[in-house]
Amino acid sequence: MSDTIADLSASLLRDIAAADSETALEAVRVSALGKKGSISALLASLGKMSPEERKTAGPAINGLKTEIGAQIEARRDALRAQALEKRLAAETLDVTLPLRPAPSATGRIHPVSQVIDEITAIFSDMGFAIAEGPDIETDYYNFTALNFPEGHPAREMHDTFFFAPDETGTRKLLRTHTSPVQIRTMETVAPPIRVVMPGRTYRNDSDQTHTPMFHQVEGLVIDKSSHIGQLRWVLEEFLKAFFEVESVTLRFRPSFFPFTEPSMEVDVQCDRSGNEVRIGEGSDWLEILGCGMVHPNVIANAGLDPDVYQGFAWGMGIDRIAMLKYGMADLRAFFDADVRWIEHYGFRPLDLPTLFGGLSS
Ligand code: 2NM
Repeated sequence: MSDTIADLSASLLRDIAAADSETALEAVRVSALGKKGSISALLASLGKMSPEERKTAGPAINGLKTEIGAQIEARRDALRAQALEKRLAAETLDVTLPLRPAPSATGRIHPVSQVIDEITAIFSDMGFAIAEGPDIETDYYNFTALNFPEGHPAREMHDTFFFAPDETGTRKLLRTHTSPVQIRTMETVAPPIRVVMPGRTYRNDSDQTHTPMFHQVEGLVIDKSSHIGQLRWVLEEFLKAFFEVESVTLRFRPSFFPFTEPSMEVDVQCDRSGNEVRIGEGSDWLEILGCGMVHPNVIANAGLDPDVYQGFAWGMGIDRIAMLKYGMADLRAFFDADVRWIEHYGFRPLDLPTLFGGLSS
């Protein structure tokens, strides 16, 4: 019996040492200590022994069981430590690799978006609200309510994009200015009204200085005693803040818009002697915006009493003032989606324009 135990012990110890994975080791454990295992069979044979035999065989077999169990345990710990060691070696990170740049570091804000944010910051500070409206408009909001009579040549001058007529024969259109938003505001907001509306506008026109889609910002003030003096102050304050200069000189020329009376075009003093246009100095003039006192017909069309309320409005091209401020030569590049252009002219996403921190610094 003791030879059998010694042989079995030697053979199992060899198997344990040879097991090179936890799976192989488990197979060895089952072959020895499992229900049908070799040590279990020896233990079962104790029942058939004489008490005399059992006295020596019992402790020997149990000793073998304890010893093999302990050896298997030790081998399992060693295999686990080995496996962990191997994994740690394989999974090392090279912490010297440079970080991939975050989207906030590589992404750029389009100059049009930047300028809209600048305009919003300036007019919010003056107490204006910001309003938006639909790009697809009705003839009523784009023309009729704004005092463009049916068949008036000013309608043709807008190079309007029309949609196909619906069942009733009416044609929707892409708004040719943001002025429809002013009508919608006057219809829904009780005076006093102080609001600016930036947005996309559309005209069928395309060359170096015109794109079929462009951006406008218009402003509107309606109250019982609003007047041209306030209009001039608002425009001067805006232009000084926007171009980040100490002073501007404006020149008002009489003009015509159906929705204002009187109507004026506004030039800003500038210097064109160098490579760039400098606002606020020099001996040249640059046309920059249109404005006027809102026509009584427009006030009445929007549901307000023109004998009680009056006001002023103005409008300008966002793309154009963006080009002036940031020095782009060709408007069409604004809409080419060329990543090299946006990398050059774009703004960092976290450099938000504020009046206290500087609009463009
Ligand atoms: C301009 C120039 C002058 C204007 C007028 C109105 C409204 F709806 F109040 F009548 N909205 N926008 C206006 C006036 C727009 O853009 C060059």
